[in-house]
Amino acid sequence: MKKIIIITGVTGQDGSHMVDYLLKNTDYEIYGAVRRLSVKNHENVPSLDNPRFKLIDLDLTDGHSIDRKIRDIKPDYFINFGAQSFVGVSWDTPRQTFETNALSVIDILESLRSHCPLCRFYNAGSSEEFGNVIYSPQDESHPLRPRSPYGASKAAARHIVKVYRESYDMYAVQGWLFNHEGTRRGEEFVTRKISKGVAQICKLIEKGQAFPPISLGNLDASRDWSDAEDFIHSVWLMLNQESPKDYVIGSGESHSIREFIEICVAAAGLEGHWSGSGLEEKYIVANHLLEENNLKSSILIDINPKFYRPAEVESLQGDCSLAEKELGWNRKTDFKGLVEKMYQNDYRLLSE
Ligand code: NAP
Ligand code: G4F
Repeated sequence: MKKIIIITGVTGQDGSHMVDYLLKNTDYEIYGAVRRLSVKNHENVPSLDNPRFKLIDLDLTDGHSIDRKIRDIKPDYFINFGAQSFVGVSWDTPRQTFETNALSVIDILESLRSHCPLCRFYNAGSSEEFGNVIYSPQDESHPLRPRSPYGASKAAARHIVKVYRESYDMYAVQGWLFNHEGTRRGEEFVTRKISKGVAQICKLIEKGQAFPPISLGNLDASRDWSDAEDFIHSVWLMLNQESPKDYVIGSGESHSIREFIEICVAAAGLEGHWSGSGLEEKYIVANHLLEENNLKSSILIDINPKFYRPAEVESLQGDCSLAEKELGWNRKTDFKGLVEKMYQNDYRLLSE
């Protein structure tokens, strides 16, 4: 009998990479859970024609739909990547964020307990749970100090996963994954907003056209950024230990948004410099093409306070030494390689 996996969030970044990873590295049957939307958004799911991959309807805010699918399919693994994953919007939709990210986890665990208690469960935890950090880099012992409704929802889910693991002896884990990005990253996240924005500007400069700046919020924040494809392997390793345990997965480095911009601009073959501070801060491009084409616009980045958050996680940096030692996990792509990969992908997409 082939093993069976349910994965939520397959239209998103991590879920879609997980489908690709499991189709390549296992012979399991994979059920990808999607919720009903008026407009189909399956661009990230490239495996729809594979007979080992099927889409099922499951909405994380509907406990009935979760229970029905688990009861009928009886999976060997349940990987929950589905979430309201955007920190910035979680202040606008705190209840929906909590229902999707935390209450649904109770529904999944209850249903697994009733219908297939041996199923191995992974819930997507986040470095946002560490929030207002008290030491760096953050390891598995760092206290949970969330700063957003999103962070609080993931911390609540973590507690419930641990309670079910300890109460019912279930294989249930929740890694602390630090920021991971890539070619399938949603366009509202800062990395993709920059890589796509710079690629668009580069195209306009090449055509001799004026360009609008990319407007951003807090440039002082720094994050531990890695390649999402590297992280998928760590999730699978976490699910296949002798006994369940939660691990921090990160790069051990922290980079500011300014650094991300500088590397991205260099990848585009442009040169620039910072000017001003606070709301007046700007990144100005200097390039012979601008002069040749007599272009007046040269501001690549400006600040719009609407992108500031009510509370900010200023800096995150993960200590993944335990995962390296016990899971044997390592990342392949470094920070510069990630930025260049994202920029090149966006430039290529605009050239098609
Ligand atoms: P993503 O690209 O935003 O994908 C989120 C997925 O969740 C989408 O497929 C979305 O479906 C689905 N979803 C949202 N609400 C749903 C609902 N009510 N029912 C069913 N599905 C629903 O996020 P990601 O970057 O891949 O992240 C995957 C998971 O890891 C999330 O739980 C996120 O919070 C967590 N995480 C991410 C990072 C990171 O840096 N990427 C770091 C730590 C933790 P639609 O297409 O229908 O919206
Ligand atoms: O790209 P972001 O929106 O990602 P954030 O908030 O770090 O959350 C991501 O990583 C978490 C793991 O730590 C995940 F759990 C979560 O699901 C998500 O994948 O923002 C990164 C930083 C923030 O400090 C934000 O204030 O960039 C800053 N920023 C500045 N200007 C901006 C912008 N963020 C966005 N999205 N858009 C801006 O214009």
